[in-house]
Amino acid sequence: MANEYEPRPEHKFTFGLWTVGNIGRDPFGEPVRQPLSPVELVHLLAEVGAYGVNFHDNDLVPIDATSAERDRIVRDFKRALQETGLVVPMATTNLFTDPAFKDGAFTSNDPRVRAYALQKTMRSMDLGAELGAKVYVFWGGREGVETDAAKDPVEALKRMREALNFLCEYSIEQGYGYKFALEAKPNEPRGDIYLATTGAMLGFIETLDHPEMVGVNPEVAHEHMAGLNFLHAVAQAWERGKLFHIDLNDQAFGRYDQDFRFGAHNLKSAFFLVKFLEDVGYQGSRHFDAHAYRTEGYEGVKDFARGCMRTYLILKEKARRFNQDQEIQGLLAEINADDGSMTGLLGPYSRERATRLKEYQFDRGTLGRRDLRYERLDQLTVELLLGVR
Ligand code: GLT
Ligand code: MN
Ligand code: MN
Repeated sequence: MANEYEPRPEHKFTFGLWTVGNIGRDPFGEPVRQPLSPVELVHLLAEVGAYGVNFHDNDLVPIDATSAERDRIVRDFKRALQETGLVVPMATTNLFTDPAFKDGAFTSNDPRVRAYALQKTMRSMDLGAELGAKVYVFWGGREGVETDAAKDPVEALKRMREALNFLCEYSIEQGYGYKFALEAKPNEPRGDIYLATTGAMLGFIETLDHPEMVGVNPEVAHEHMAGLNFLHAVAQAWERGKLFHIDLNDQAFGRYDQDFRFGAHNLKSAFFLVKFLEDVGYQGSRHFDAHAYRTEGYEGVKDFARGCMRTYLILKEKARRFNQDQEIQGLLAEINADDGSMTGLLGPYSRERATRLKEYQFDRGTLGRRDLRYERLDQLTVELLLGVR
């Protein structure tokens, strides 16, 4: 049993260099951990049993590195990957740290900033491709405003579309085979960020020149910051074949951007999420986009990383039990029972079906009197999660 909760490569657990590499700076306090090099972070991730490592261009190569420095860093990083067996499934661009991006990147009002953002992204895509990344994430952390006096929101969408269309063509022309995954967040670091939710991203994707190349990278914390049900966002993306990547972490509703260890706060929603990913057979990375509490040293960072994966695997086992629990499954069968009486009335539209349906006499009283037993079902779920079932 114990072994069952050990991470293995087939679980596809990945972390960003910026996650285990987070040094604990926050708006009120200085760093609490010494920075580790990318090579050291790869070894740390290997030690805890991760499968892969993802990065922003500047997590790996500093923004002001010379090309000789870049080559040395990439060489050392590749060697660390070889030594550890870790892979790089995803890469992304840092379009938010440098002051040049204080008013956004692709949506900046300054055409020079928009052009620089495209240049930086193309170079970063080259770097990601060189290290084997097949998913390219776009998180527009500063694509927004503090005041709507500053930017035209329609213009911002057009700029965003133009940038993504440009970069899709670049990926195609270079033969990189990237799938783009757009990551929404409602606010922080901007007062408001455009395309604030996964649902908004899904709508926007359909307006691009290559919608087939573009999907989403939903993050638990970001939908929770918006007060939304994360599972529902993930399900909508999945149902349209758009779940290209996922950022797992945790977050209390209504708080600042917490990026807690997966399952640290909303265990029940984490359970239904894991159950969904496992039930539908999601094949992508389980990427943890979170960081250790500011109270921790690097032993605590390892506890954090191990905790993310272990909680995922425990919840996966709970999901298996849920699917095999006779009482739970019995209730679900009852809830979903179909006596066939609506066959011929439900289904795709036809004039005949519509006519029949309009004439049908429903017994509203019977419909309303039906007991659904969701209380029992939920309590059984809670007991299973609490380990008494
Ligand atoms: C940043 C952000 C994350 C994004 C990362 C990718 S960087 O840490 O908070 O949600 O996924 O750019
Ligand atoms: Mn994220
Ligand atoms: Mn986040």
